[in-house]
Amino acid sequence: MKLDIETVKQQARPWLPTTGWRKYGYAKEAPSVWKGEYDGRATDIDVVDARDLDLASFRERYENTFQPVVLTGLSDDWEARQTWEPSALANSHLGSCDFDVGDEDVVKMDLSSYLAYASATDDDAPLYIFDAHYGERHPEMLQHYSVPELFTEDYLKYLSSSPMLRPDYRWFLVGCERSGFWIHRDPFYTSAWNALISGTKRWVLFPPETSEALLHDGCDSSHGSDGEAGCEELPQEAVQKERAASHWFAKVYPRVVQRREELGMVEFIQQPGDVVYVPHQWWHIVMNTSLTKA
Ligand SMILES: O=C(O)CCC(=O)C(=O)O
Repeated sequence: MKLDIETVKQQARPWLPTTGWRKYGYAKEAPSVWKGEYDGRATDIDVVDARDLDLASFRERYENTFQPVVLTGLSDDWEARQTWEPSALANSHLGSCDFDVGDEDVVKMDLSSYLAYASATDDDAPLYIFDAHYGERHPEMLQHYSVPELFTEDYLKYLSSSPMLRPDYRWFLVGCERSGFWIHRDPFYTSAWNALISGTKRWVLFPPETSEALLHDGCDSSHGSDGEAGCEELPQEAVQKERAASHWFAKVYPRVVQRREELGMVEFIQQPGDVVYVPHQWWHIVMNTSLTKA
């Protein structure tokens, strides 16, 4: 049964009244507030053409030293670069298929309805298609890209003979401007790669040793921030329940960015075709700054 958008939203965030979705007016902020100062190529992170990087060099320079990197040239010949374009997706058989949206509870929405919502929404923290089971439901999508050789070593696959044991490990993501999730580390000490097919994503990463408390409110008490100007409580509902990237960029980013160098913060905009490698235990937050497919 196809649900209307208000019902989907209600199911996705039952605690949020209809008016609460636009409470902070983020959609009215100047685009620069969301896109940040880096609107071009990355400056804080290596950007490497993967065609010039063999597996041994990747391991030596990034995997073994736990350094994040942006890799280019890996997805140029993927079918997804054409077939996952918004109009192509909406017009394909996938347009009428349901994908997972929502935060804690799994709520589904058909792709065409999501794309229509995405093009018009002024929600502060829009819904985000974040689907871990597309490969089982739509195996043809797995043919639209290939796992780069640099990432073929995957220890989780040894659990695959028992599907109940293997945690989620691949996701199809479609998100509009301001969608994204709160700062986190990936589970089970996994490292991750994220291939952007279209649109742009804003990334901020912090090294594993960074204080979790600081990253969650920007006011690490160990740095004597109690009573520090600008360190008032963050809106609890937004932070604790929605856990949306837009709240982090609005409320926490302005605080932590002042300590960018001391913290070893890495910030950049991921461009279409870029593959980001996130070594295990690195904190990261990603917000879509336009309609993205990944
Ligand atoms: O929204 C994204 O593109 C990144 C999601 C993410 O951080 C994750 O899956 O761990």
